[in-house]
Amino acid sequence: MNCDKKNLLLYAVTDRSWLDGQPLSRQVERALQGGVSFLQLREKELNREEFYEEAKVIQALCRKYHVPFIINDDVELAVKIGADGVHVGQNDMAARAAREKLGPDRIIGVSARTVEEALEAQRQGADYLGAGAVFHTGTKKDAVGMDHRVLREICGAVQIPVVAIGGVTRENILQLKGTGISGVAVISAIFAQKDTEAAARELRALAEEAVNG
Ligand code: TZP
Ligand code: MG
Repeated sequence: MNCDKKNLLLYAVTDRSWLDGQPLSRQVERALQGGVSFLQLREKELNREEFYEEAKVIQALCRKYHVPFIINDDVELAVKIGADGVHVGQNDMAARAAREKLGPDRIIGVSARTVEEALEAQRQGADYLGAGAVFHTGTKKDAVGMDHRVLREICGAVQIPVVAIGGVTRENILQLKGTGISGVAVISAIFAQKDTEAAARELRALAEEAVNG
């Protein structure tokens, strides 16, 4: 599995708390049908066993649509299930340790809020960076806002692709044009929408414009 830049265009992160009790797998499949190009399972309310069971289901769906499947935080689980990779925050396992456990071929994403964190993650073997919160988000309560100037600096400082996260919507996504990002990562702009597939389809077209336009 590679971490081709173009895979990162529309990066969906799951959060069942937006689904009003509907099965996550159904909404993930609709998001994939709408054009999501990368998927991270991030379910903060599930225990380890539940997370593992859900991961197997979502992994199968991602395989069906040829979309990389990434596990949030839990490197051991990513190894156990054979996920395409893992995403770690600054307070999770360091990229270097994750690389030792996952080997050279899996994808490692790291959250970075400063140029220093970005360069360090790259040095430690990260394949891509998540940077944010680039807009106000109601999804992650402790998210701190990131100036778009800092986002541009991070994109300019590293050779690996950068994905912008936090409060990205169809209304504001084009404000990210020119920052140097390779994609956007979203939760509520897909999973909190009535029509998940249509939301993903529209965001995908807008993301192409924000990244390449
Ligand atoms: N990390 C920084 S902001 C955020 C995460 C996981 C939440 C993104 O959710 P939304 O709904 O796309 O703002
Ligand atoms: Mg984390």
